[in-house]
Amino acid sequence: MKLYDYPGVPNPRRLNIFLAEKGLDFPRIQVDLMNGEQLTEDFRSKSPNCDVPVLELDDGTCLSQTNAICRYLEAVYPQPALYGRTPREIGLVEMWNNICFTNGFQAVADLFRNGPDWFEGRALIGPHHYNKIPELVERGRQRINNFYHDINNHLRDKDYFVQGYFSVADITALATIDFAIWSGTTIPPECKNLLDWHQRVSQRPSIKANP
Ligand SMILES: N[C@@H](CCC(=O)N[C@@H](CS)C(=O)NCC(=O)O)C(=O)O
Repeated sequence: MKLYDYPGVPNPRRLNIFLAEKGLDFPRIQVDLMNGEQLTEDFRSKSPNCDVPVLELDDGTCLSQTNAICRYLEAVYPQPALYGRTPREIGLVEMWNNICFTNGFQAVADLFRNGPDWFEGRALIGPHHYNKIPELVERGRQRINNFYHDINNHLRDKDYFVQGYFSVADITALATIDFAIWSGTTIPPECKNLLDWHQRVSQRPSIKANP
């Protein structure tokens, strides 16, 4: 297997943290996102949504979308389980993974990709070109602030998103929050549960190895 990757950006980072937690490693090919390699015909044949990460299997099958790749790897390498060990945990992990991606990650993407620092015409990832909507910057900021407070409430009396169990939901949340911080937001000082969780999770070797 081989991995189409790009260093330091949030979705490949999610996958690299997941791989480190599983103790897996694959040869990596860097895709030059800054020069549009993701939009070339050659790369599009591997990644229909023109994004990374992509995992190419030994039979040539290509999987894109971080969650799909992680689910595939969980099925092939079940231990340690990162999508839940019991039906209850599986449900809760899926639920929080979705909430973190939808309410957190997509809000940061709106803030970042509609702002002045991103390429005109690339406000959305994918094979089609969309112009920026500057109003989405402020809405993204509001959504991130709400996300910080909502998950701070959820993390009251919890060590991880699912109490007692580190999962892929924590990985998605960590990558989202670090992306939000990198995009110029700050975890509000009153969000003490979230700050504690962020510090705890950031100490994991898998995360230190994938800054
Ligand atoms: N839904 C995809 C999103 C992947 C994604 O956003 N990848 C970014 C890097 S973090 C990318 O490839 N961007 C290409 C671009 O900006 O055109 C997933 O979950 O993997």
